[in-house]
Amino acid sequence: MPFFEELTESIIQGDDSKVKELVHQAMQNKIPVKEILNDGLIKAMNIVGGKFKNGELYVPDVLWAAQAMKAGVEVIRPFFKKSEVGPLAKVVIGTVEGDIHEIGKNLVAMMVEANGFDVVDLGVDVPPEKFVESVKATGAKICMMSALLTTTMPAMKKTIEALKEAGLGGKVKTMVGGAPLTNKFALEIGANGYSPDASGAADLAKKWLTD
Ligand code: B1M
Repeated sequence: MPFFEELTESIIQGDDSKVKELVHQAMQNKIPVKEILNDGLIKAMNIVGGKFKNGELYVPDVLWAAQAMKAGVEVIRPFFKKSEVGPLAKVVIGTVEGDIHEIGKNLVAMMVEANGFDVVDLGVDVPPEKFVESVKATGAKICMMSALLTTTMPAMKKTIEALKEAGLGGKVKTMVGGAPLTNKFALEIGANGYSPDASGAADLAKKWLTD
């Protein structure tokens, strides 16, 4: 079976050890890590999403698949080396309240960290007041929010408003992202920025520091 097909199949099966083995193998065969991530792991999760939508897979299957993908990401994580210049600024990141999807958020955190930022990851299902508390406590220059559900997108607006109410509006820039979002939505809720993917999020964060 060709490599990417086998990797996809192993993710669908939720076979952590096979996924790890295949990713190690791909690296030995000098397949670039970005290719393993984008054309392998992320593509496989999108296929899982399609099957879930069609009713071919159920929540527990998706959970196993997510675990298997995480296992693959852990293998390539060290290869997204930390920048030599060190910490550019603090960044607070989390998946918003009501939402427990973490893979995309983790990838964004990994890329941003690899680009020299000091990342404070608040995890998933993060209420607005926790974002506010953390931005205050760390003096973060950027607050990043992820949402994968249309029903949790309004929590981003609530968080941005809470930051403004706490007097942090001019001090911290807000960035939002996640599959159901658009740039238009980001503008509507008053976010400072939006990125469709993890590397774009890191690029935008770096651009903000030099603006
Ligand atoms: Co859920 N789920 N899920 N799920 N799940 C989706 C999102 C869904 C699209 C599936 C579908 O119907 N096709 C659908 C949402 C529909 C909608 O609202 N639009 C859905 C649903 C309905 C649900 C439940 C309600 C199901 C249920 O219980 N009946 C439930 C909700 C739970 C909750 O959050 N309260 C649920 C649960 C779960 C699991 C727990 C089983 C599991 C998550 C496990 C985990 O994360 N540990 C899960 C998964 C895995 C998915 C799919 C299959 C994959 C998501 C993923 O990890 N993608 C997903 C279908 C899909 O996306 N095709 C689906 C891979 C990841 C790399 O992509 O997260 O998009 P993504 O991140 C990208 C970009 O979006 C961007 O960068 C990343 C990489 O470049 N990005 C940012 C993300 N955050 C960013 C922030 C930024 C910038 C860019 O700046 C700050």
